[in-house]
Amino acid sequence: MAEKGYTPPRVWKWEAPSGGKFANINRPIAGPTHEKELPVGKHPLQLYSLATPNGVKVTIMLEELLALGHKGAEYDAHLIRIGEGEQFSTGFVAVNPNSKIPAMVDRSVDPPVRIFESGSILLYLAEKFGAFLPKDLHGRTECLNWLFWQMGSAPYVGGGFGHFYVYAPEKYEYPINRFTMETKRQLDVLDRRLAEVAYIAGEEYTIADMAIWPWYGGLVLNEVYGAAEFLEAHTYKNLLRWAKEIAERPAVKRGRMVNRTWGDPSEQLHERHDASDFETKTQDKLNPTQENVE
Ligand SMILES: N[C@@H](CCC(=O)N[C@@H](CS)C(=O)NCC(=O)O)C(=O)O
Repeated sequence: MAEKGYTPPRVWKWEAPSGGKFANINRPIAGPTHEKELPVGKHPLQLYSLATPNGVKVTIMLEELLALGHKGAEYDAHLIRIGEGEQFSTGFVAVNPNSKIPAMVDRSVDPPVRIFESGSILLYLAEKFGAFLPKDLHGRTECLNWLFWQMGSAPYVGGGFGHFYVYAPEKYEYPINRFTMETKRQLDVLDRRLAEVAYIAGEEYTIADMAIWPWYGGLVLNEVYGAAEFLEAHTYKNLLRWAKEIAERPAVKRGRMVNRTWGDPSEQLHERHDASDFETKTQDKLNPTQENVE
């Protein structure tokens, strides 16, 4: 944050990185930094991602679709290491001009379709397979209400709260207060909603749950930012009930492992090209001597 008395210049200039995690990949311009094509696997759906909360939304959806028996949802998940700037390759920018994971290509249609923004990917898959999106007017609209709520709200959690609570070079009181207030307000919105219904959009598990769980379930289960105590997560009882129930779904357990490069090696599946990879290609199997490393 600015020191006391800081006056912004008339025109902002891009100078040295400001410090803090991810400072090296932040730029005020878009577009590619280097030439490189994306790999293409054998399945209809090609996912380019990393297991951050935004990435996990999509791998959960794909695993849920496969669990329902939708064979057309078979996918290759290619790892994009955002800390190393792989989202700025020419290949990635052609799929997502916004250079953010997750990004997907559906090669089962001619010409192939690109899909970016996690909410757009969830909606695309829900419509393509006719699953996890209610068909009646009221149910569908409520599901989309919450899907879009997530897309608009989570940046205050990720770019606001998480950035200043964890990643900024120093702890600054003003932005931490500002974004903690908003994050707690959002947690309360969800907690009140989940006092009334089993799942976010009603009595059915939908893409709204898949979009919201990785961020807000992650916060109250202490898996995102290690901030559960700070945020008094235990007070959001209905949200915790829902978060724990979803965490137990087998497809959610699998989806969380895909493109994950940190944590327990047995839960890291860097790339997923076949359903059997969960049994044979996690890091503990590929690299038995490796410790927990990024
Ligand atoms: N609104 C986007 C957000 C995606 C996003 O912020 N992705 C982050 C990782 S969680 C990213 O790729 N960051 C790389 C960068 O900013 O260069 C979505 O939901 O898909």
